[in-house]
Amino acid sequence: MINLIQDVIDSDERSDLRQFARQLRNSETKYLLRNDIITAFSQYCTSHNKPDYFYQSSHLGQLVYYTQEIIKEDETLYLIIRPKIASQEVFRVLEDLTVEPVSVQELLDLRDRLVNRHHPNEGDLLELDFRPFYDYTPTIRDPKNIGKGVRFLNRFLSSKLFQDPREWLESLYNFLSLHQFHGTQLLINGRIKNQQQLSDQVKRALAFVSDRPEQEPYEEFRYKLQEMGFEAGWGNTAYRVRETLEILDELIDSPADEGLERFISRIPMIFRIVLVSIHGWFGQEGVLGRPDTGGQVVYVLDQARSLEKQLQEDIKLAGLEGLGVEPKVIILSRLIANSDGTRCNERLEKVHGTDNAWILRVPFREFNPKMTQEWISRFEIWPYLETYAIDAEKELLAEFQGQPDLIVGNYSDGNLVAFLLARRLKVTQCNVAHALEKSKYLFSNLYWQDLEDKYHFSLHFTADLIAMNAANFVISSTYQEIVGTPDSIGQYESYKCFTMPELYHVVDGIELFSPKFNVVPPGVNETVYFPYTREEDRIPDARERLEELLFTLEDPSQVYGTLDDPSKRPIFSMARLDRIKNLTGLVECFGKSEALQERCNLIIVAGKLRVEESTDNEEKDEIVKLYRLLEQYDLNGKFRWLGVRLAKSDSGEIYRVIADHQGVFVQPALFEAFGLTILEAMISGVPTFGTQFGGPLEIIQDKKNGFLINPTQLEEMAQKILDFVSKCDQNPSYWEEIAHQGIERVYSTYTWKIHTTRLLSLARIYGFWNYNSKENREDIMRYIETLFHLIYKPRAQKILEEHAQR
Ligand code: UDP
Ligand code: LCN
Repeated sequence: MINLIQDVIDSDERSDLRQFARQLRNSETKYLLRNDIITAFSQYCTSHNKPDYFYQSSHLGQLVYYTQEIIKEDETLYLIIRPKIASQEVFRVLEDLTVEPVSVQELLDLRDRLVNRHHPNEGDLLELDFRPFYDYTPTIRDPKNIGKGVRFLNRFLSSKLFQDPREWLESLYNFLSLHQFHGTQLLINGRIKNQQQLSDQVKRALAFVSDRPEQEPYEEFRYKLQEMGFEAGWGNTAYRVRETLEILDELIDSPADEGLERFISRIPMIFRIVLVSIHGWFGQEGVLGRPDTGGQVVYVLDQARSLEKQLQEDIKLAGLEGLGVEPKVIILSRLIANSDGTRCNERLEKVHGTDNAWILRVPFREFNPKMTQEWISRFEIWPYLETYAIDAEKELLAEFQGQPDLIVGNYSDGNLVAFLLARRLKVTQCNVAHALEKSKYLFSNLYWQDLEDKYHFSLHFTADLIAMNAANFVISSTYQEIVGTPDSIGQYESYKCFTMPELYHVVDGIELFSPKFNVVPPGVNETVYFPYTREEDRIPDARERLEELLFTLEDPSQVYGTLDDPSKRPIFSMARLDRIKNLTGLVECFGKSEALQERCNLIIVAGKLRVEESTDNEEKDEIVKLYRLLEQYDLNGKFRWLGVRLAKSDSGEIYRVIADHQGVFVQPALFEAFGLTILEAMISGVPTFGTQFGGPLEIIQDKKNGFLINPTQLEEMAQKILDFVSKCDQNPSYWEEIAHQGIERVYSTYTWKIHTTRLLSLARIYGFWNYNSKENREDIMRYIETLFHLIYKPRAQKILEEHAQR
């Protein structure tokens, strides 16, 4: 990047740089973000009559394009440049246009100075640096392969392991000897005593099964195999056993990484899984739309169901059914004694539609019962988590009657508990972030002290650093969750380097090129959400009831507003009433556009209708704002607001009713980590407009199977919806075309079957490599423990003391 700056300086654009720098120096703002920089440059180009090409493709235009932030200090400009995905370079441009590189430490000090939190004479601040721990591990080179970690890891470690055939065979033999279910030996038994015997016996067993009818059940020849040293787990028929043994035979004779991946994916090594999801209201009915309770609950419940089903299939295919092997999935959540009509006060609840998947709710220890018997905001639950993990461990061991095989954490709190559990139980830890708060709140780290009372980011971000570095592997829903897009930084990327003034400096918080990252998007529950055209699966009563609720029901306790003309095309949205969901932005967009109001009604399902009924700060603010907008734009007769909690089946049918009316779905969030509602709307056949900030950018292929909108540009957003509506009016099959493409998109790419097959395969492969690889993670784990004890715990203790006073 220094070359690009040099190119500017060496060319006749030097004077432009000088003048543009002067313009920036003269402006009030000390800290310019990308949008500000682009706006300032565009103003510069206009006021200096620059031709179009200059804005885009001059050296200076390029430099501006790559510049994420500019910080001004006296006459010096600091440029924070992101020359490519997942990399950052910082330069200082002095008044005389001298350019000097700036180290990460200098940058963090500068940021502290910017907020007057730098004390040059107080000694150095604690620096957190995870870099040295990743020096020993393989890293991906090309950013486009970030998120495809397992393939890379497997190739890298296999090539190392295969170099020494003896060592390879020994590892394989030891690994195969490990597997048991409740004390019953699987795969190989004591008759195979070493690797040489393994190699010989595989050939004998192969010859034996090859002579048997393909469909002969395993049970019929089980004892013969046992005599040769093979226990259950190879397959349920002669054909399947033969296939698995063939892969093994090939691996012994001429090992290759694809073969190893295929083989390990078949090994029955996962039967008991814990999914940790603590905050909010974790339940199956009547909880969605409450504070802190949204897509994560939906995701975890669907994942639990799907994991059980997949494990059952795997167990059957492996020939373990006859041994009574049954998978068990436990969702570990929080028990809330005052459960406000939900089932969150029940210790154990079966997950609907499963044989052996459960919600296990463990209470926080009592401390101050006025706090711990109630729902606690996700921003305040930090002090309760360590003791929670200790209690949960006991309950899990009792429920499983043994150890789990995999622990998956969800969100920052769940991931921290997953780390504590996995560390104690020595089990593979997988993290799912759902949404990392750091990128949701602008400057949340820089101004953490001002925000601490409300948000406690000092704990939140420390917990994130701990959990993401401790995890054996991370699954993300999109690529951009890890490293963003060419012009915006990723959620994980935002943890790479940041300051928490007067607390610590993170000089390297996470290795983004680590193979631990894998993109595995979620799916959608296909029994609840399905295309509106599947008439045979729809329930007429529910349809009629929801028609009424959406368009005509007058019930002030749950609906606000009436429609003058309910036959107009509905614009529909459904979300929690969080600031970031920006439903108020959608109302404003609708309010500003008379043309849209003429053609459509706006209907939203969101939170509560009255401030007094809400306990959540952001929800309260949004309610107030909504009423203000309704008045300001006089939306009477054109707008309805449903403050209802839908039953699960209704939440599927409601999208289909919108599709019956040839409506559209709009998701206007200022940032959306993934966006399950987008999948729900699309699979139902409702043409969908999704925010371009976050996951929807990867889900929706603009103008093909939906539309991307910029929710900060209200007029442009209204125009996009209007263009679509006009096009549909002229050509009614256009609506159907987009609806159909949306349905296809979800079925081809976002299903739980794809998700769980991948997740289980990852869990097995990372499990195998953790067992086998000589890489020692103890050093990083000790570092992480130190952070937990010396930074996290004392801060958590302070919140606890504060809660004791409430
Ligand atoms: N949801 C709901 N009722 C509401 C709001 C949301 O049933 O009032 C459901 C919605 O159908 C989706 C989930 O909650 O399944 C929200 O997930 P998403 O990923 O879109 O957003 P999140 O709330 O997790 O940020
Ligand atoms: C949290 C969010 O904010 C959403 O964007 C996701 O869809 C949801 O979790 C499920 O991962």
